[in-house]
Amino acid sequence: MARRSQITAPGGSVAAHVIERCLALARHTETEGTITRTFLSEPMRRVHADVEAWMTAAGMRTSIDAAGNIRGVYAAATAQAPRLFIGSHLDTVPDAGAFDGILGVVLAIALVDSLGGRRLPFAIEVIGFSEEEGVRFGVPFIGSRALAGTVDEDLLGRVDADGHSVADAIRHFGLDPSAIGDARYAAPALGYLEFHIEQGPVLDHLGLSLGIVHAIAGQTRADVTFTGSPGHAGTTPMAARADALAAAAEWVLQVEGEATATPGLVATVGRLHAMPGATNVIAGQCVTTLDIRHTDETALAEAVGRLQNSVYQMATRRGVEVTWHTRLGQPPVQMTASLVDTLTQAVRRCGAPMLQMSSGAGHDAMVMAPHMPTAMLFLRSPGGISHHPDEAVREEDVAAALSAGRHFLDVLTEDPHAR
Ligand code: HGY
Ligand code: MN
Ligand code: MN
Repeated sequence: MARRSQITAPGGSVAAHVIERCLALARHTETEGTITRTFLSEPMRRVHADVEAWMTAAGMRTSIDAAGNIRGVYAAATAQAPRLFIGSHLDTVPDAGAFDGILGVVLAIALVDSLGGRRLPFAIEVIGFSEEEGVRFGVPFIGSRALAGTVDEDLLGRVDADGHSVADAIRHFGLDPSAIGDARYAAPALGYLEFHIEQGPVLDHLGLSLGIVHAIAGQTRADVTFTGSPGHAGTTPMAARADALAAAAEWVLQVEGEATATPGLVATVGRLHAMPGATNVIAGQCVTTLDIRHTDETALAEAVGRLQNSVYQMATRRGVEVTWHTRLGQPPVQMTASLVDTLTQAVRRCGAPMLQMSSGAGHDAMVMAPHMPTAMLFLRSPGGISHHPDEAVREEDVAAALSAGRHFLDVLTEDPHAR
C-alpha cells in the first residue's frame, strides 16, 4: 500500500510505476509540506510538463486547451475513427492526498503505453482536467465542462477570493478564454471512462480491489451567510444580542441533524468564517458553506428545502439575517448501462470479484454522462481515507485496474459498434 512517503523502488511493476508518477506529481504544490493545487496555479505548469512527457512517450499527440486541460490523443488504426475519452482531474483540495483524480490520468497513460503502438479501431484521448474540486472559484468541474462544451459566461465571470475571474486565471496561465468553445469534444465519441479511487470505506471493508460505479450522488453546494450585530463581548446583555456566530453554530447542528435523520443523505458545513473574529467582539457576520448529497434527486431537493425553512426560522428567532446563495445544483447521474456492461465484462475477464456501487463523491464522469456513454471504475481506498495526506492506493489494485482497462479495450475492440 503506497502512501505519500513510501515511494516503491524504481524499476518495479507498471502498477508501481503508476504510483511513483502520482507521488512525483504530488510534489508540484502551492504550499510546501502539503499537496495543494488549485485551478491553473503555477504548479500546474510543472504537472503539465511531466504529463506531456509521459503522454508523448506513450505515443500520444499532446495539447493544452483553453480551459487548461492537458490532452493526449492516441491515434486509431484508421482516420475518422470514433474516440474513447479516458480522463480525470489534476487539481486537488487543500492538503490533499496524491491519488484523487491524478491516479485516473496517470493510469490512463500507462494503459495506452501498454498497447506498445498497437492501433485499435478507435482513437483514445487521455485528458487531465484542470479543475474538478471547485476550490478556487467555489464551482467545480471547469475542466470537464469545457470538454462537454457547457462553459458559459457566468462560469468565466466567477471570481475567486482575490477578485480574479476564471477568464483572468485562464489568461494569466497564457491561454485564451475566448477559445474555450474549441475545447469541446469533436470526434464521434465512443464514450468516457474514468478510473478513480473510491474515496470511501466500502471496497476496503469488503476486501475488494475494484468497484463498478452505477450512479453518482447529486450534490448541492451553497454559501449561507449570517449577518447580526457586532458588539462588545463584555457589555452587551445576552438578551440583546444578534450573534452571527451563535446562529451559524445552530445552523451547523441543523445540517448535521438533517443528514443524520435522513437515510442516504450526507451534509457538511466545511467552512465557517466569523467576522471580525476577535475574542472580545460578538460576531457581526459569519460566512458558511453547505455541501449536501444524495443519490436520489427528490430526497436531495426535499432535504435542501427543509434546511432552508429551518435556517430562516432560526435566523428570525435570533434577530439575524441569513442569505442563501446556491453555487451548484448537480442532480444525481446514472452511468450508461451499455458502457457499464462493457466494463463489467472487462472486470469479469480479469477475474476480479464484481461489485456495483454508487459514488458519494462527485466526479467529472457526471459532467460527461449527458454527452456520451460514461462509466467509472473505482479502486479501493485503504481505510476509506481521501481528501487527506494519508490517502493511499494499493499496488495490486492498480495492477487489477490496468488489467481491467486492457480487457475493456479488448471488449470494445470486439464490439462492432466501436467503429
Ligand atoms: O467533492 C467531491 O465530491 C469530489 O472529491 N470533488
Ligand atoms: Mn476530490
Ligand atoms: Mn476526484
